[in-house]
Amino acid sequence: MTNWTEIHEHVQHWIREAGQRIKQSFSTTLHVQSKSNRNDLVTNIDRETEQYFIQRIRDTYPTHTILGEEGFGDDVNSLDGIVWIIDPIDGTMNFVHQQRNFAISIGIYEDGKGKLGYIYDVVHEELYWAQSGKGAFLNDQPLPPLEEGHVEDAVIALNATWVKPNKRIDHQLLIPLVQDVRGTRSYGSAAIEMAYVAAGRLDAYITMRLSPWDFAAGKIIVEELGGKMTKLNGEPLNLLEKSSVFVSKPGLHEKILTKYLHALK
Ligand code: 2AM
Ligand code: CA
Repeated sequence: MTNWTEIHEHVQHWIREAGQRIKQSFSTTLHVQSKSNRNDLVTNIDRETEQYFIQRIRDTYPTHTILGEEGFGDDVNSLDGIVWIIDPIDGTMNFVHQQRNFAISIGIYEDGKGKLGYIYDVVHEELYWAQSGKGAFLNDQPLPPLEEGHVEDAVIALNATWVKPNKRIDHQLLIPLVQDVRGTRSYGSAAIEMAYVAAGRLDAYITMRLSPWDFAAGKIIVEELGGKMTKLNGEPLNLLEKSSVFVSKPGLHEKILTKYLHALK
C-alpha cells in the first residue's frame, strides 16, 4: 500500500527547501535562455530546482515515474503507476522580470488519478495543496468548498493575448465574456491563477495552451474543492498533452461554456 501521508510529509519539506534555494538565488546572477521562442524563458534555477526534486524522488521512491518540464525526468508516455508531474518554476518570465508571482507546481497521479497536488507561491510562502478525498489547504488552513459562481459577479483571469487576433482562438468569442464579467486579471503564472481559483480569489481562468506540468497540480486542488477544470470546449484534460485550459467555480463553468464558448464544441 502506498503511504500517501509519508509522501506528503516529504513533498512539503522538499518544496519549502527548494523555495528557500530559489529565494537565495535572487542575490546571484541568473543565466537566462530562450526555449521555443524568445519569450519562452528558462534559467539555471529552473533546471537546478527540477534536478533537486528528481534526485530526492529517485532516492526515496525509485519505482515512481517523473515528468518534468526541463526534461531531467523520464520519457513519460503512460500514466500507469505513480507519476510525478513537475514544473520547477511556473511563471519563469515573472521570476526573471519581477521576482514574484511564480510557483513550484507538483501533481502526483496514480494510474491517471490525481492523488496529491501542490502549488507553492515561493515569495509569499503560500503552499496550496490537496490530497484527493481529504481536502485542500492553504498552508495549514483548510480551504472551503467553492460555491456556485455567476458571470456578472466574476473576476476572471485571462491573458490579453487571447482577446486580440491570435492563432489559437477566434478572439471575438472572448470579447462578450470580457464585457460581461466584473473584471479581468492576468498574473502570468498558470499555477498561481489556478491556486487563486481554489482560494476563491478568482472565479475562473482561461488560457489557450498549457503543458501537463502547468495544470497537473492545479487540477487536483481545484477539483478537490468542487471546481471544474477542462479544455476550453468542455472536454476532459489529457495529462499527457498540451491543451487549452478552462478552470472555474462550479455553475459558472457550465454558464460560460453554454453562453460564450458553445462555438468551440
Ligand atoms: P512556464 O513559466 O512554466 O513556462 C504564462 O502565461 C503561463 O503560461 C505560465 O504559467 C507559463 O508557464 C505558461 N506557458 C506554457 N507554455 C508557454 C509558452 N510556450 N510560452 C510562455 N508561457 C507558457
Ligand atoms: Ca516552468
